[in-house]
Amino acid sequence: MFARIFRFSSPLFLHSFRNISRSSRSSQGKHILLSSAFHQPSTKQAVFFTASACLLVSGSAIKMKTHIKARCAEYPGSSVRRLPVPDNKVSWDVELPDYTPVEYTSEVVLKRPVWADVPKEELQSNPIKFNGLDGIINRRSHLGDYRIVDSLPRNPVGRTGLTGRGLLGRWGPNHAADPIVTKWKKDKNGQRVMKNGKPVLQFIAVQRRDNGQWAIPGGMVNAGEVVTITIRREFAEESMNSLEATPEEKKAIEAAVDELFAGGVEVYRGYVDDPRNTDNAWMETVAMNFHDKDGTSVSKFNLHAGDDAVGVKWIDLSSDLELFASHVDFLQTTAQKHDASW
Ligand code: RP5
Repeated sequence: MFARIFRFSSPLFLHSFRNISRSSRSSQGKHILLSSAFHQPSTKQAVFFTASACLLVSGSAIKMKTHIKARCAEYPGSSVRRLPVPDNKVSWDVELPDYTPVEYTSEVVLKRPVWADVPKEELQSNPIKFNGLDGIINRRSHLGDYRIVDSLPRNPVGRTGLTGRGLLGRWGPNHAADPIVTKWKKDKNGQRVMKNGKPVLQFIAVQRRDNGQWAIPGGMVNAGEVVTITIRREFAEESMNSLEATPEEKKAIEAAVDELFAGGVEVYRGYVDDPRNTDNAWMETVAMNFHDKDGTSVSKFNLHAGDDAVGVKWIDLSSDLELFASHVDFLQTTAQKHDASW
């Protein structure tokens, strides 16, 4: 989702990114390319899910010893209710002989778009190579090998009260990337704003169209892509729709983004406590921090929400944050790395 936060309009700028995109789409076509391995229906296909227990837990960091949002009562975009799983029954190591989770895979996934795997019934005839590279699709988990039980991958964190894939296209891990773009918060005199003796860090957040929650502007990783390319691809994809930047602005923004993104630092790699997770399909991500240390890079440009976001703004990093999925965790790590206020 990172690309959707800046709006460009320069024909030159658009042209250069169109060329990038054209080279990528030569064999598959844009929509196939963008959807092929990863694009979930949540934003691109406008599956709107309403605010519910799935949305926000407390602002404090959620440790990935367990998952909370992945056990939300009502599955996003549906009226399907998960079987409640108490905290002490999440682990697969705990016996739960009468565990009868609800099975749900959304209609959009069952229609077998290019980004989705075959349905359960076809897994025998079209076997998937789990825990490895399956053609160009990365089926490996950042957490190591996951178990296959009755031909289906098992969520490595534990029970969710729901089997099937829900809104997720892939059986097993569904890989995403999250760009955390930060800057120091400054007062009107250009001095860093302090809180509890530490400087305050801000990050670019987007408000998701699908559920209205604020989030890191992440996106799904394409088959065969490395994470940094995913982030740039998202950027290019969104900027193609822009109609506002002048050629001068375009050049400046392009250079700033190139420079900033070259210096990314990984802050998290692993499972995401995403409300779309199921017992058989789950989100994983690599979150990278791009820090605009003196505010002279992307920070100087105006932000405009694009197609997949209905809002965009700089938000202070703080333990009070309430964000989509487990994004607060990644930001806490980011704050620690910068010795910033939290
Ligand atoms: C989260 O879902 C990831 O951390 C990432 O931010 C996001 C990717 O899904 P979409 O934004 O494409 O729906 O689990």
